Amino acid sequence: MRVLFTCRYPDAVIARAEEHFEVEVREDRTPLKPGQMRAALTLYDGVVPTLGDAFTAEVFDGAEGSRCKVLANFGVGYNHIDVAAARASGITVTNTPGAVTDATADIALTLMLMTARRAGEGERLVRAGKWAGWTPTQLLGLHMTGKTVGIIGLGRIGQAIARRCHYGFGMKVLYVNRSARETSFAATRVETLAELAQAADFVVVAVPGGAETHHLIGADVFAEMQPHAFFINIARGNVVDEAALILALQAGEIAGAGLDVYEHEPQVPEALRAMENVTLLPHLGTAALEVREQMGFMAVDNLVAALNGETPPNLVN
Ligand code: 8YV
Repeated sequence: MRVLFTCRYPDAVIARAEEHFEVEVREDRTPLKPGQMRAALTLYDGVVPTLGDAFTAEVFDGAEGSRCKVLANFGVGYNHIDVAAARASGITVTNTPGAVTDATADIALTLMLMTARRAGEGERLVRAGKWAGWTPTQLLGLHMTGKTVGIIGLGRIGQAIARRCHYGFGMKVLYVNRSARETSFAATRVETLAELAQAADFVVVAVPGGAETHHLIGADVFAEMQPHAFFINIARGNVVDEAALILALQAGEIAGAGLDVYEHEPQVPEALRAMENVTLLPHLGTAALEVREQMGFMAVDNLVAALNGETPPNLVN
């Protein structure tokens, strides 16, 4: 069986895949183009795509009966794959939940602290050789302990963020979610985004990307937030109306933002890059070797099951 990895992964992942398949690794990390995706569906039994490889409905057009039987996505988010169109072509789609949870939650907390405590700004000051020495009123930020976090989406990652906020920082946890979640600590479900935005010192987005959540957060939500509150996104860029976020920041409607994801990655608007009160990370959510290895091993397990005619452990369609 032949399998394509659409970009380079940690060696241990490729070695694991080579125990089962003839493996081809694409060295170019630009996302696959539609023609390359169509070719991959005819040349390989399985493909491991990732962020940016846009398997749209057009790519699957005419793909019924093609050699490829599984797209084993690397990553929990699969909004770049038209899952219904894949299914209609007889192609299974899988993802890598669980493996990403803690690392992504850690990046949310990193962004919360960096933004509220002005760590990026302070680091830039030191690196520029402009730090004139400690004063009691220099770079004062917002104390995070005991504040209120409002989490939009209390799935695995949202819950991991909530746990860190509750146990690590004694924070009050509010959330918006389609259904109520059982948690082992106090977490209050609120009905609307507006209610959450009004009450939170930190609004954190942790919903999956995709058509259902496109621009879920826009000017109306920012308008409800308190002027001292921070907005954090570790989910997908297009869950947020980025232009509205920029306007809210420029107008001082909110105090700052911490972002790991962007609407048009890897483009980050100059307006955001110019603001001191915004922390900008390059989609670091799962960027730790052991995490990327675990994600890769999950993708390989999914490939092996799917290509042996079994139900893969992390089926999404
Ligand atoms: C991945 C992520 O590393 O798992 C996800 O969905 O957002 C990441 O942290 C990246 O998107 C590859 O899928």
